Amino acid sequence: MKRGLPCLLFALVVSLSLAMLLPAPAPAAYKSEYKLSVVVGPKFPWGEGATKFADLVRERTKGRINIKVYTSSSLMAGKQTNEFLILKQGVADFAFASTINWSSTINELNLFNLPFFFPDYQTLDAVKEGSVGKKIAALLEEKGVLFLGWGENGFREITNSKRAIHTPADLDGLKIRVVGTPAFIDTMKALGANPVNMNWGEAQVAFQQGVVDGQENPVVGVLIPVQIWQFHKYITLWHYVIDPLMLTVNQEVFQSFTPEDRKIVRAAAGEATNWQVETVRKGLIPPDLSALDLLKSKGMEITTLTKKERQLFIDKTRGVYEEWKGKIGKDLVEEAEKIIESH
Ligand code: X2X
Repeated sequence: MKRGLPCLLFALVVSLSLAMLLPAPAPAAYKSEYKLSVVVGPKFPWGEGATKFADLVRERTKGRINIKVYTSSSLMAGKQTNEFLILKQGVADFAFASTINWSSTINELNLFNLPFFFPDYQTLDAVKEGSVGKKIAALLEEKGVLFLGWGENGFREITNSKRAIHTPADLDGLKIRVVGTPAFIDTMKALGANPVNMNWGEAQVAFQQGVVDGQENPVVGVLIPVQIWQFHKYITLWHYVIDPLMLTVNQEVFQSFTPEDRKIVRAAAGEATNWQVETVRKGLIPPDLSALDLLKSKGMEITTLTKKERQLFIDKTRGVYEEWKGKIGKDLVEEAEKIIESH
């Protein structure tokens, strides 16, 4: 008994010294793979942005955070409007998501679905980077999801296989595929079109088979990657909606990272989203209109609306705008309206 205590002390000193010599253990809570959800395929700028983020994080954390990108809505069996829920529930750890797809779960994101709301990139950037953007990030955080950076899908333009669209009357009766988000159905109905809601995976098949006459999606973000000219001859540049993308992470997952790794994740998110926004706007801003030239070279007929023609669409959708303003929350919409007016 008398020799017990010194022995115990000796053992303690030896094991403490050994522990100090060993390298710091890998954080115990880290997973071998983190899943990042994306709705579209890997060849879209949206998917490329996600891959860039994953690569930067893997490289800079020396493989401690190994993010795998799951494209084509594969983590939610195609149902794109479920994406927020799968992230919150931990089926996905990260998501690079369109505001459209999350707007049926997070009502305030319908702000970005308001028809003819953002006249240009400057106003969108001002809303995203200003007080409204910060409120949206805080809202996500309250719901268990951390916002890491704004990307972009782009201004959504309408294409179809039947005729050039100059006025709302040209849309009359056209079957237009939209995401299963109520605001889009309301807008299309107000314009006299026949909206059909469909997940993105089915939509691509529907274009091929001519099940729908048209659709709305951004030029560089989606239309060029899917080679829309194979199915639709007509495009109208009406800039009616622009959907930003949000790079996000499940809050608990983020908290499980060391402070050093959290810093790396945030910095990589900033770099990857900046790169992605730049990429998706390329070829759409004068003097570089190479993206539109590509559509022309593939035989598409491009319609650019005059101010007067565009106003007809704005007038027709004013009721939808007012109704959704109430649903979203007057205060938030008015805050964004003020930012837009002052730019
Ligand atoms: O489904 C669409 O149209 C897409 C790919 O643009 C979105 O996910 C919002």
